[in-house]
Amino acid sequence: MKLYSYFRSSAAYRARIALNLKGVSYETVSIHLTKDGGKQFTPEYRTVNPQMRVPALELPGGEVLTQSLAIIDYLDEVYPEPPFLPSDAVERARVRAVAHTIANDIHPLNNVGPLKYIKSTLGKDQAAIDAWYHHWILIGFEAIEAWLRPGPYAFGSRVTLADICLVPQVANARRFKVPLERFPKIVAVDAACLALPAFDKARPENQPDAE
Ligand SMILES: N[C@@H](CCC(=O)N[C@@H](CS)C(=O)NCC(=O)O)C(=O)O
Repeated sequence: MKLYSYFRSSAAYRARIALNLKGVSYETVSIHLTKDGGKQFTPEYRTVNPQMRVPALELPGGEVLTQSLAIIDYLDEVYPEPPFLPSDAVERARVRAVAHTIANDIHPLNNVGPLKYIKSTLGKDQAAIDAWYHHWILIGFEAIEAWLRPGPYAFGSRVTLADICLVPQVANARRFKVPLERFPKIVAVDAACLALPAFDKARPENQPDAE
């Protein structure tokens, strides 16, 4: 398999963790999201993913999957062990709620496109951009902190989709210096996950395209 990825992309980080947890080997194809205006906009990459975003996962048969949560669901369906969701339907909904809070509510507001728009089109300075970035993470993390169960992982003793989404979002928070003191459970879950080789190998700094 080929994973179109960028070391700093938290959506690609989710896919990398999922691939590692399932023990699926893959080759990384780096798509630099800022160099020369963004390599995601090249005609070559547009044929891979018309949405011009990472991640995209190319299967051995040539099919291309996009959207990190769809990629993770695919991996969970095709490689059932270890499962990313609990067996109980209510628990599954709770795990998904954490994942969706990150992937649908926090991340889109802090993505490359909106940040560029705030800077270039609205003419805001870096302080305003940082305040925006912090705001959406803090609001989302308040809820997630309340939803987390006793650890070591987000929903107990097994890693779930919630952890796969949470660790990359914490990495983004740290990169932008969001204060995390108010979120001891999130910080503990992050540390527990990063102690696992599947998470550690997926870290931005451990990618072949890391700068
Ligand atoms: N909802 C998508 C988000 C993908 C996404 O927006 N990826 C970012 C990097 S984290 C990207 O490629 N941004 C490029 C751009 O906005 O131009 C997913 O979960 O895969």
